[in-house]
Amino acid sequence: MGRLIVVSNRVPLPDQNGMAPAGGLAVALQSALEARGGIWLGWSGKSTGSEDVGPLQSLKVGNIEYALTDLTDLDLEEYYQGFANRVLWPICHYRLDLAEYGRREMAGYFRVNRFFASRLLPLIEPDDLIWIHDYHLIPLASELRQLGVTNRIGFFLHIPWPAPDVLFTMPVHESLLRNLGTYDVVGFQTVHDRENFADCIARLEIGERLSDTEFRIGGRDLVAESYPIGIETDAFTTLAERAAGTTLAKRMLQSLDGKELIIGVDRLDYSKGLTQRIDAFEKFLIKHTESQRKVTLLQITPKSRSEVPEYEAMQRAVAEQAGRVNGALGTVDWVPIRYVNRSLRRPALAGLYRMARMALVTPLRDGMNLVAKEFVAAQSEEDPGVLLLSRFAGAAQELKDAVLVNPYDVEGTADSIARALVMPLLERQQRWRSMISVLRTNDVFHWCDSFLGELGKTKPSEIPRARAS
Ligand code: ADQ
Repeated sequence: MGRLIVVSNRVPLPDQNGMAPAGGLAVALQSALEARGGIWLGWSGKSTGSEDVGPLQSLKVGNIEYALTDLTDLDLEEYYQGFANRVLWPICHYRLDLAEYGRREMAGYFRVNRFFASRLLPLIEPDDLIWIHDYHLIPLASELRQLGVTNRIGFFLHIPWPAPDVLFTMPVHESLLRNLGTYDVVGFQTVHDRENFADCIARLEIGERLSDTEFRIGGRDLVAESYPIGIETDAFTTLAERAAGTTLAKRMLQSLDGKELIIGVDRLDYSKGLTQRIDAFEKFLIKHTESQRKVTLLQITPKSRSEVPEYEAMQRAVAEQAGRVNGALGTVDWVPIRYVNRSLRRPALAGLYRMARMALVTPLRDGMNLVAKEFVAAQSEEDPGVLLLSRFAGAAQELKDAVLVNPYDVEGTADSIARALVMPLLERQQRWRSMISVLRTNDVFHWCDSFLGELGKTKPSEIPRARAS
């Protein structure tokens, strides 16, 4: 068995005791890397300003070598903030209005991918499997092929793949699709994403579909399949059970003072539907006055990507909106929405999920959404809370027994909140049992094994292919 090389924009480094940082993805990939031995390469999180980037920084922990590279300010401006986060992210989340395409950013994106390829090249051995993650690095396989790499290379996209009419608004769409064609396995979160990919290939006539999951693009065969990412289900359940008696749990119970807790946990991002969610909660309170003073929405939202102007504006908008609802409906002893811009440690998060009567997971578009899965894993069998889940989250394709909502339909979502609050115990238990059994089977280790299993079955490339772009 060859080694495994993982490449992602950011690398989750282990703590001083060699433990993987919190989060299922890091744990699963680190356990796969530990088992096979391997390398995890990515950006260090640091910029050299306008200075040239120095050699790779390397850290060996057990069987895993972490290889980190700095980037320059210009690289970050063009590749990361520019093309990845202001073109690919909005387009893949169907926000054409927010996409700001520029040739300079696009050129920077391809340049940094070429740079990553040059850093990786000296580390690759003949039998290594290479697994590249996410939208920052789509052209990396093509750049590696160009340098003569014939190893098996897989790619997993964590965010949605859009429908052709959406993707085709981006000037370099054909080049990106051809770049995907230089991988051996391309993994999507859902069958829906895979079908969007297939439709793009068919519409552009740049490849053939050989079967549901096999394609031929630019004379090369590849597998494109859905591998829905999971969480560490059992470990998360244990965390939630243990959290019950902690100080934080006691303080939270005390501050709720008998009110029901509804929880929302999202990175601050326009894809997460926070504005529509707060609108729906407000409509619910106005229509169901009997619920006023009986429920509290705790919205936990750490800031992200503050350097991108849309995110900065959204931070203000959401805080103002929550403040307006609290001002209009709150009383001296009841705050309808508690809005917290913080990251919590996982045990605290797990405990809050377990305490909540309901979770509102209502993104306008989401590759998967792990919060939905964590909430279900944290519930007790005797008295499980209800998951309200957007139909436009990848997770909705697996968690069919959640209460599915259309987040654009604010009144419909408000009605679903009302129904969920009075859902009988028996129905809550039936829905929960069906969801937890899916999550126990498809956990993050299953996801990792399925992807690597498929990649391991493919044949290494025989000859390096021409650059796809
Ligand atoms: P994200 O868009 O970041 O991930 P998500 O899947 O919900 O979205 O993962 C967020 C993670 O961050 C969860 O594990 C959650 O617990 C944690 N988190 C969020 N808020 C937190 C807080 N306040 N404190 C502590 N932890 C918090 C991208 C895609 C998703 C896809 C994942 C994985 O956008 O669609 O599910 O990658 O593939």
